[in-house]
Amino acid sequence: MATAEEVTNGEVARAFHLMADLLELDGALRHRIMAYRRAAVRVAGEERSVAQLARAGRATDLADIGDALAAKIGELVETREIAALEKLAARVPRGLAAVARIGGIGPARARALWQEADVTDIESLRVRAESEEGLTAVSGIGPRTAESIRSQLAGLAAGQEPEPRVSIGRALPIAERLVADLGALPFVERAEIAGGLRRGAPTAKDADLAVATSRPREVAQALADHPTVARVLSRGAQRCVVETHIGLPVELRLSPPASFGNLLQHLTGSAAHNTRLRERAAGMGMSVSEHGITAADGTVTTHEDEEGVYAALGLRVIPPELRRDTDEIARAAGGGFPELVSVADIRGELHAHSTWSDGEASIAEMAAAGRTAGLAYLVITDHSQSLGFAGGLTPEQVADQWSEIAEVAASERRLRLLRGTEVDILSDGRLDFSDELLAEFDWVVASVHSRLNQSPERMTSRLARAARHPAVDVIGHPTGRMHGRREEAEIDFDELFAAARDGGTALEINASPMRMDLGAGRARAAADAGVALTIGSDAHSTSGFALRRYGVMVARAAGLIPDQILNCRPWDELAARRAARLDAA
Ligand code: DGT
Ligand code: ZN
Repeated sequence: MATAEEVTNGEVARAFHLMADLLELDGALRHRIMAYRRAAVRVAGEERSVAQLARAGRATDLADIGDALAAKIGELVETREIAALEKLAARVPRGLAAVARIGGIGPARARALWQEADVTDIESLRVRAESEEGLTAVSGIGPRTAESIRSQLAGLAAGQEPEPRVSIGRALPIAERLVADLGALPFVERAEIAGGLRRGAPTAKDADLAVATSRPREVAQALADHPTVARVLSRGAQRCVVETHIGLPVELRLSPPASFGNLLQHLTGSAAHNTRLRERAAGMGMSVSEHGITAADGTVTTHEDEEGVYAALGLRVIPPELRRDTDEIARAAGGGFPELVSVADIRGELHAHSTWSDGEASIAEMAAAGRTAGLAYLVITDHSQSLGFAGGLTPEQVADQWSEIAEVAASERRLRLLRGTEVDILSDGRLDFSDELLAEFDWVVASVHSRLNQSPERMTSRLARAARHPAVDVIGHPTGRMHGRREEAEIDFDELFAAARDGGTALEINASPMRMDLGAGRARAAADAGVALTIGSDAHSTSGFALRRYGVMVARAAGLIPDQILNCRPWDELAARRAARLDAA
């Protein structure tokens, strides 16, 4: 019999994941580690109670669970412990598993941190990182890794641990393909992406999909049979969880069309937004769930659309990107929201590369693709001379490139092709071309690509100096953040914003999904400080213009309207802005 305190599938999965982590830190063989990992994923996705299966002696019914693992589940269910795990944990500190999951650490460096610096968990890592010895005295940890670890720790609340995540650039296309294919089924009324992907979050733990249908089992079957899907983790009448070949879990939730709005609203989140919404509902004597809204007298109302859900709570519908529990519910109760920027508002591209530096397409090919993408203007911004590894251009090559741009421009009637550069910001804030040359470009993006591990003071003055340069129109990917690889540089943002505002220089929202830099919070703060923003696709190929949408998601999450984004304006306005700044200098 199940009791209230029965071990949950999540607890079993966590125990198995921990077992795998500790085995890895202990240097165990890979196949043993993987057996626990597979079992953990299987258990987490199971709809039935694994504990009850184990009590019935049927845990081995589950794929990936053999006799040895079934015995361990039985132990956990009966005694709340797994002897092998306790034995292992007596040797390897449990908290070290979370340390190993921090970007740039991994099992080998986690072991070194433990053996050389007595780090046993996130909190002792934090203490060590802030101590005088720091992290660089530990084998394999240089100043840059140390800095990255420190800033990742700064992003973790006390007690919080990091988990594996997939870039939106990889996850969203798969989710889109799935909703397109499921949405095309004859018995599916609606199929939508929900969760963090719908909110434009840069990374995802999973893809959440909501489908309206009266035939849920057939939809689940179609998902299970889909070519992107590697295996089914669980399947029921309202929910089907699968894992795709790239390792991204997909959680499909199913509802009748009448309550699709309730499901979509719930599954879009964020969790914090939902909690806030439920508090509001409680204050009105109602309760909200994915199945409907229950009034004080117990009657349940369902809603086909999200508009209905929010309206029932006296709110205007909230753009998904804003559902982060900042001030969106108060705003939805008041005047509502302006029309946020969309991809269609973007008139021109201010950041793109060609084969002259590290792009994959010629200027003519990029121009043709830009025209097809609906751009009115396109600035070619190849790298500058000191960026050898990215094929940076010398001043002589720039002159040659201008000839080619003039040639292609002459044959382009609908697209205005312009001469730009992504000039490197050198380590002291000087630029990689002379002031004279810089003044001759139509548009100048200035970016940092090297020496990203400078002190916050140096990095701030370096960026601020570039932002004050009269020939610089925009600072590219200002913080240097790359998801899963590099945290944002520690910059004094108030100082950078002041320099950009005073210099009449914009800050870029770089749309590359690996960057999405500035992020939403910083972009909002920049706009509030009176700084103009651009959305740069940073296209390195003809398909790269499509990345604009990720930049648009950031801008929407920042609550920005087209007026606040420079490349939503006609080119002549941008040219006039540049000319005025150069004249004043
Ligand atoms: P992720 O998966 O980390 O990229 O982020 P989400 O937001 O997609 O989170 P996920 O997949 O765990 O959950 C999907 C949605 O389900 C979430 O956006 C809102 C809803 N949800 C999850 N946990 C809670 C919760 O504790 N309370 C409420 N009210 N809703 C939740
Ligand atoms: Zn999710």
